[in-house]
Amino acid sequence: MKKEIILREGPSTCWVIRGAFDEVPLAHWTESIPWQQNSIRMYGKTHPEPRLTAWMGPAYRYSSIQWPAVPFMAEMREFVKEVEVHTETARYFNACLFNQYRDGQDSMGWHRDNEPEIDPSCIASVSFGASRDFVIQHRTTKEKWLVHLHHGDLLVMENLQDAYEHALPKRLRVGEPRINLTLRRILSL
Ligand SMILES: O=C(O)CCC(=O)C(=O)O
Repeated sequence: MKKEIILREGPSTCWVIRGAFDEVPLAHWTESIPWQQNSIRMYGKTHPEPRLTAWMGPAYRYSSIQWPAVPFMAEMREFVKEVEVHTETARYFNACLFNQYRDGQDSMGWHRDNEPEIDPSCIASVSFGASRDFVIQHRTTKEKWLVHLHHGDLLVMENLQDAYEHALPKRLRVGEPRINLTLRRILSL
């Protein structure tokens, strides 16, 4: 399958394989994942996150959310192995953040996934369901890269966290749900 390079600058690379997992239906994840609505604290106020989430992997805390350790179920291990064939990182990923954007009102703001526990050398993200725009921005020059992500696409970020941030903006015309699985390697510090 062909790698489409989105960005390559110094140690940072972002690439996509279109339709790598397009045989997996969205409903598979809607039904098999224990989705929850978390709240985040910002500027002293608590807000519901604009998406549903779930976690598998070692215990992990970000912002005001504490995820308990949940091992990969057998089927998930098979999926992760298939991703690792594309990323050429055998036995690398040990955690997955699941994001469900119920429609175009749901979103994820600018962030870097630069928590010290996250290995920055490779983060893999697989999309299911509605097509959505994914945006990368250089933190100082503000140059932007827009990637249209479709059902089954695999997007990989390698060493992107220092110089770039990324987001999934609202798209009010989108009426259908999208699920994203973001695979990471969590280091025990
Ligand atoms: O939904 C997406 O494609 C973005 C997910 C993301 O940025 C993250 O989980 O850190």
